[in-house]
Amino acid sequence: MTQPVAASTVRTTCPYCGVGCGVLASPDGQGGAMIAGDTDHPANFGRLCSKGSALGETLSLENRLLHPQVDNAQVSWDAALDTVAGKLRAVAEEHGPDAIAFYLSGQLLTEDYYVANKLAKGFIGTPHVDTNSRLCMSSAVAAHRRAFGSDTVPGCYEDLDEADLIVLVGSNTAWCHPILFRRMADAKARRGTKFVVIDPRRTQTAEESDLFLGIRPGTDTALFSGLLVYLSDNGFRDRAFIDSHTAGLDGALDRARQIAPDVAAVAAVTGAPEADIAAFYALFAGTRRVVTAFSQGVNQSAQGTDKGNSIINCHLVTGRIGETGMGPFSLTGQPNAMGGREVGGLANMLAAHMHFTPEEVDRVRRYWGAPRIITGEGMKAVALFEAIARGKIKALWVMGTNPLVSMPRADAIRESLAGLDLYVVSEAVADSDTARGLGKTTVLLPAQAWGEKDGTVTNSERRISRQRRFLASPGEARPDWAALADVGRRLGHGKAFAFDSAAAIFREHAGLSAYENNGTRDFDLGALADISDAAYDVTLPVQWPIPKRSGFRGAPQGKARLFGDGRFYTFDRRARFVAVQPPALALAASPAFPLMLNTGRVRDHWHTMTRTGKSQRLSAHRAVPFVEIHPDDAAAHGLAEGDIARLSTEHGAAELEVTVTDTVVPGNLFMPMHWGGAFASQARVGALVRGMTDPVSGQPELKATPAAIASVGYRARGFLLTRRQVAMPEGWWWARAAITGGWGAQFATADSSRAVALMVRGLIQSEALSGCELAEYADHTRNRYRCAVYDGDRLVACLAYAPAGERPDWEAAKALFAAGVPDAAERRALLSGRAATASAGPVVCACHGVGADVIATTIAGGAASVEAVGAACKAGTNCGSCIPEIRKMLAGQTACAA
Ligand SMILES: Nc1nc2c(c(=O)[nH]1)N[C@H]1C(S)=C(S)[C@@H](COP(=O)(O)OP(=O)(O)OC[C@H]3O[C@@H](n4cnc5c(=O)[nH]c(N)nc54)[C@H](O)[C@@H]3O)O[C@H]1N2
Ligand SMILES: Nc1nc2c(c(=O)[nH]1)N[C@H]1C(S)=C(S)[C@@H](COP(=O)(O)OP(=O)(O)OC[C@H]3O[C@@H](n4cnc5c(=O)[nH]c(N)nc54)[C@H](O)[C@@H]3O)O[C@H]1N2
Ligand code: SF4
Ligand SMILES: [Mo]
Repeated sequence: MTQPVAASTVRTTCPYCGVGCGVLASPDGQGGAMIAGDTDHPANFGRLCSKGSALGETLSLENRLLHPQVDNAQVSWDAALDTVAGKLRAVAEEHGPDAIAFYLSGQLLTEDYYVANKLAKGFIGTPHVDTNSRLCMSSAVAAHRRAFGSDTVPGCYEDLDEADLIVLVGSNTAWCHPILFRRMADAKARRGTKFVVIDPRRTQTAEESDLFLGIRPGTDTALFSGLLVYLSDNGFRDRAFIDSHTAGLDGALDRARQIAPDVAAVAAVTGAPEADIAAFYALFAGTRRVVTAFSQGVNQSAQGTDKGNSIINCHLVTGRIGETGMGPFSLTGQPNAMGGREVGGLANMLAAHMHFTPEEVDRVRRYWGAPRIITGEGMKAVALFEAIARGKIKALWVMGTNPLVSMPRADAIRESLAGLDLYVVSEAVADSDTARGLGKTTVLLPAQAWGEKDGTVTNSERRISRQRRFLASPGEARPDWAALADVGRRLGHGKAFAFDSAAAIFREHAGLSAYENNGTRDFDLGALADISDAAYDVTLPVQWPIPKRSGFRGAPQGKARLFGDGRFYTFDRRARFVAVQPPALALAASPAFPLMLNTGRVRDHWHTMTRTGKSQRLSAHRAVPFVEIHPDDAAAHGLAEGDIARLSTEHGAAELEVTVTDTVVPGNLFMPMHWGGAFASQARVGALVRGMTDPVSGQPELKATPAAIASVGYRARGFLLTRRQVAMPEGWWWARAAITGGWGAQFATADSSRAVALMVRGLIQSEALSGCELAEYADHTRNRYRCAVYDGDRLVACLAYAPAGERPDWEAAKALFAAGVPDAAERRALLSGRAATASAGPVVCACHGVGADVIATTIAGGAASVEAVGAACKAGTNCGSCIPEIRKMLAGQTACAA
């Protein structure tokens, strides 16, 4: 039974993480929409996390790219595509087709991805097509292929509901896959499922665990090698499964014994206590229904593929795969990481889970009618961008990703772009770091964004869902596939690129997956190969494989689990144990860079913030880019909470606010990956990280870069609230966040209060604020300044400036700014800096906008559980993403009281 919804409500899929939650979007007719969870969707059953719930706040057209541009001038689509096609042809003639590269994204729809891959590999004839998924889960792909002979995720989300033990390795699930984490928490409540978390940081996920192993970065293979030895030596081998369905145990076990002969050796390498390691091994050994879920702490590693195989080895030796409630589970990050793998978007794949054997190349050549199809692998992301610097790549088309923030050594990449003959960026926003014109010929192509485009995405459990259009297409934005197909036609391949709809592309893609397949390849959408336009609109979501023979019977039935029959996709249908290398991450930091920089995500922002940065709710949880440092290291470097620090590595630098916390271990630093040039003065993560690549997958190490940290002595700190975005002065440290009713920037500056007062007067005389009234408080001898700007009664801007040690708090001012028209007492409070009313403190619950101070007061007032806090102040009652933080506050305050 499907839930009845209003006629104007559209069922679609969340564009953020790989959980792939179903969303109901009800357009308001003015370019916005009401957003709710789809109770019929099997990924989320109606729930949405903070990011999904706030999707409605990200739909405005502010900063959107709405028209094609060539070299910063607006042009017609025809002119832009003529430039692209003409330059591609010229580059191919002069330097060969392999001087052309495509850098794609796990956020493209499958249909966009399919056309890009077909155009590049089949018709332009360049193998250099890679994607940001190289940075995301290519190590998991490589580990799957080594173990299973195919890139197959064996299990499904239901296994998390049905497991008795969930081991989370290098995954901050509570923040990065929140709805799956809620499913896990439900399982814990229902059947007592135990959580083990393995991470060098004590994350919110770790706070919720039964056992936390705080290992040294890069040492996971030692931990899981030790587990393999333990399972083998203590009678936990599944002999029947090993004998009938696997190969290579002896070699893998020999190597594991060398790396991790016993628990003491594992403790020495990982730094985790022996007793905890022993407890983990005993728990794993004694629990049949165990899922080991892993993400970037495993994948984004110089030895990520080995990390993945060391995990899979433990599932194979116990035969725990392919059945309910068990298996290794790669949590994919992006909404369509899986779709990219399906079409062959990675440089080491061809298409439809086929690679480069002569038979496979020939098969795809015939299916596409592509005589110039490439016959071997192309360069992977890191190598591809290095090749631009060496002049080997002359044309680059970037689509749906922001590499000048997210690629390692991004400053060097930025410089190298100047050497391109053609630089094309397909983007939804105009101000991404990557979209700001840099190459010789820069073409910007406006892409339809979420809500405007139509197509499919595949989530972590192989489930294909529809993203459906519910908004009008703004400006001249078009689907990415349409721009690609137009270029294909311009290059003379009219027949191959005659697509007129996303459905037509999907049919061809599904057809290829089934073409001469007969059960030899895992990826098979045969039952959908001749899906009608009408059915494409209604039948999905469905899990693959769905071969033709599985039949329709009303709706196509996919397959929840694979390998239950013990048959894998290697030539002998046996899974492989893999002998892994010992951990080799150079932990000995150099004198110049004595610390190790780890990077990752925060709860409420998505990647480079081009969308979540528009939401005030999502910007309240963490408003400035920060670096986490252990108290001992902070003391040694003369850093205190809230200071601005300069973080530097061999490759680049950033300036970040210091957060002193013992959730990171001594010697480690953590910075978020989110703040690009539009949101902060200098906080691009890619500028700092070194990105050594994994030898098998080519995935760069993004979790461990030697770094140095030093305090930056700014004279003053402050904030500026404005109705519209204003450019911040050169030389200031600043970070911008959406707030209710406008934009807020926190800043640090070397300028005096006098200079800032003068600057404010300049602003008042500018067009934006002309005719407004300025109210000021200045005490220049004590380096203090505050002002408020009124348009009639309405507060339109305010600024606070104080000596750096004081860091003016902005919560009270933000509340007045949101309300709009302050009364006399509130006006005075704005200038004095003393709050007229108690502020709510920094936001913890993004959905209901409940601050930490309110929650603390609620707890002090007797609320002793998450439920009681929710009943009293609503915090944690919607999406639940903040429940771990509330639980931590409860524990803290109870401890204080005791
Ligand atoms: N809120 C939010 N959610 C997201 C995203 C987002 O941008 N914001 N992005 C999505 C995407 S694309 C992805 S790929 C996923 C990523 O999801 P996660 O992988 O959960 O996120 P990260 O924070 O990148 O890294 C996870 C953890 O790996 C740990 N780690 C670092 N080094 C090691 C190590 O050597 N061993 C182990 N065991 N752990 C280590 C880090 O400390 C960190 O806590 O999130 C998805 N969901
Ligand atoms: N140091 C460090 N670096 C990392 C990571 C890390 O943990 N640490 N994580 C890595 C991982 S796992 C990932 S997935 C990447 C993510 O990094 P990116 O892919 O670079 O980040 P996004 O901000 O998601 O970039 C997507 C871009 O596509 C645009 N866009 C949105 N919709 C569309 C559309 O329909 N069409 C087109 N053409 N464009 C669109 C958005 O505006 C945005 O600019 O970062 C990687 N880099
Ligand atoms: S967990 Fe959150 S971000 Fe991920 S798909 Fe669901 S609603 Fe979207
Ligand atoms: Mo990712």
